[in-house]
Amino acid sequence: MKTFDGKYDVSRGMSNVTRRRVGCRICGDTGLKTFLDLGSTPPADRLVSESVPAESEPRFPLEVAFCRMCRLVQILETVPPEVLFCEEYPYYSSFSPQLLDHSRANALELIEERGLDDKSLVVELASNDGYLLRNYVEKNIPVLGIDPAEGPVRKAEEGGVRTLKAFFTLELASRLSSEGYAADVIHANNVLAHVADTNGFVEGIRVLLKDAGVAVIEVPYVRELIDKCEFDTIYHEHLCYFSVTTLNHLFRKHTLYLNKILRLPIHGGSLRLYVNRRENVDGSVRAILEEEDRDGVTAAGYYDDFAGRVHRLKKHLLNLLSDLKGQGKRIAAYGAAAKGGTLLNYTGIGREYLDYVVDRNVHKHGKYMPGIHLPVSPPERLLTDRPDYVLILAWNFADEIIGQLSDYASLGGRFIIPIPEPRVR
Ligand code: DWN
Repeated sequence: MKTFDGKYDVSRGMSNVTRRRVGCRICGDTGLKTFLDLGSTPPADRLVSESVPAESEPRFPLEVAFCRMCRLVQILETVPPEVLFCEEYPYYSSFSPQLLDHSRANALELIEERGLDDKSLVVELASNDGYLLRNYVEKNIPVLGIDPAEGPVRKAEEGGVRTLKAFFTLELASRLSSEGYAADVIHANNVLAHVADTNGFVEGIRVLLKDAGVAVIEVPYVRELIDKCEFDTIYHEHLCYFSVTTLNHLFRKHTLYLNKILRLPIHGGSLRLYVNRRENVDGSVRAILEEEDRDGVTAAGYYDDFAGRVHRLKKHLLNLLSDLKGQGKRIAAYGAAAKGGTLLNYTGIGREYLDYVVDRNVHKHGKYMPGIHLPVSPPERLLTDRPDYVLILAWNFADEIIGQLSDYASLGGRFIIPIPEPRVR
């Protein structure tokens, strides 16, 4: 079934083949219903140098649709992964202390529960800078990280985490399996939504997983996105936005079973999925499936008013910032996050409102956020420059960030948190 009508977007000699889907990414059905259009935006994690004129940056449509058959929420444009997860990919998991704690707790729990030892194998798909696998290495449990981004992979290797610089695919899974690799645990955190070949990726998990193994997969939960208006978590890296209903269908399609689920607060509200080759579904899965059915999460109508709510949030935030600027206030931002790229480029909030953005990730310093070209500085700048307000773009870590900025707050600094409703703290 033809599901692509490939088109070419050539920007200043860089040919970025983008493909606009006409069929669902999981089931291929062509009855996709668009419910949100965020316009054409630059890749959210593609920080630029000052010399790159904004008009020369590649921009791609960001339209979100619902599949009437498998209920998958998805974006219609597929930007080539090598454009998104390029050698300059700036996201390093280890710059988020809360994420490190979250991941460590998960690893230690699995080591205990599953009696992992030096005969076991733990594989992580999208292992980034070794932020999670390092917890297994410390316990002498064999690991294999798989990630395509050059910088984070180098960091992982430096930290003693054996990593394959590659995109995880069914082909790679088959090759590893033929070489004798079989995983007791497969981690796949914040990656299932990122892959263009969703079916191949899931099939690859089944191929690489031992019969009694478990795949522990974390994904943002589409219900949190809609209920809390987290529209800025929509960007080209995130191709899919999952409900449990869709996930259950997806895994069963590949003879895997979603047996247990935890709802987590991380990243604005995520799901931790426990998936096995053998069926043993527990109450946590049945409860969420029933809840989604009862509350209409699996029906198109659930998404009908979302665009209106996003537009109202945009106006509320612009009015808030305009009022503060009208009072002569100076405003900076915190978190050169991918979600910040969507928020600022969709709302048009740029240098007329914000002076700069700060971030702990040293790989982002000296660069500029895509599209709106805000310079990225170390957080210390807030203490020397003392803006009146800080707009927290990484709102999913707001408490942690505000806790770190107590000195800035003690000098009278205040915070603006944009999601789920713009408010001053
Ligand atoms: O899916 C993805 C999510 C999980 O992470 C990736 N595609 C990209 C990334 O998205 P993001 O950049 O929106 O995620 P974060 O983790 O919310 O970004 C936080 C940003 O804030 C990072 O650049 C690190 C920075 N940060 C900081 O400067 N100080 C974060 C914390 C917690 C801090 O204390």
